[in-house]
Amino acid sequence: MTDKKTMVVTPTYNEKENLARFVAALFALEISHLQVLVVDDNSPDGTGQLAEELRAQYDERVHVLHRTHKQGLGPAYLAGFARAIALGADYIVQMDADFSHQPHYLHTMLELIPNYDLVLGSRFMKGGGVDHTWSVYRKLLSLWANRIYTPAILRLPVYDATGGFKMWRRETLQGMGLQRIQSNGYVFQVEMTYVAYKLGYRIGEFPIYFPDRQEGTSKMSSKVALEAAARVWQILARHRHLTPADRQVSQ
Ligand SMILES: Nc1nc2c(ncn2[C@@H]2O[C@H](COP(=O)(O)OP(=O)(O)OP(=O)(O)O)[C@@H](O)[C@H]2O)c(=O)[nH]1
Ligand SMILES: [Mg+2]
Repeated sequence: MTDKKTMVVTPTYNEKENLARFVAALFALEISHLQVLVVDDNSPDGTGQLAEELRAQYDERVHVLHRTHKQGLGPAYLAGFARAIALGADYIVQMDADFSHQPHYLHTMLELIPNYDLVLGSRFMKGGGVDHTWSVYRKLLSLWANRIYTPAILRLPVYDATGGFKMWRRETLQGMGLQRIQSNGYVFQVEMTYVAYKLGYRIGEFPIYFPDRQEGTSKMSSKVALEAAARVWQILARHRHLTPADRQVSQ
């Protein structure tokens, strides 16, 4: 049992089909001091309204941050992290609402976090995997991008460079200096992990199985993948000189 407060930050854009079940699945884990922060970008399907209903249903355990328009995953997470810290969270989890990040892995993350500054769920390490329906081509492309291309350019020793299922210690996010982070989309995940690594934070990885989203359609395309690949160079240029001395000292 931990007395640490864990906050799951989940950005949503049109996740009405998933959100209620997602929140219920989190609380069914019976993790003590677990809370959820939904960051909704004014979803046209009414996800923000649903989040308010969940807040009423679960009292203090669900928080909602409403933003006026869709600004992408990166800015939504950054706003969510700031709010989670303000709400006093010790451990902050980055998690999609579409069930690709399976709730039960929170137990593993909580076991690992005392020994690390960031815990990362990895699809491409031994024991992990992606949805069995992925074509060989998509699997190979993803494996290449995450295990070969990105780590080679950045010299980043992780198994899943674009992985987005993470548990952060509050102190890590504070020391990162989040104003440094500028990317969106897949590259946002790379930039966060890279900055954490360059600043000398300890990254613990564990294998996850990553099924496709339960409801709704995927937005992954070759264009998105290519753009992400090009942007890795920007991240290198922006952060290659960082060292642990560049950690931000919080007031
Ligand atoms: N607040 C906010 N949330 C977003 C935005 N874009 C995506 N999300 C949410 O971020 C999470 C991950 O987005 P997804 O659309 O699942 O992206 P993905 O996992 O890369 O792609 P697929 O699941 O294959 O479609 C989901 O919970 C989305 O609802 C956005 O612009 N703003
Ligand atoms: Mg998804």
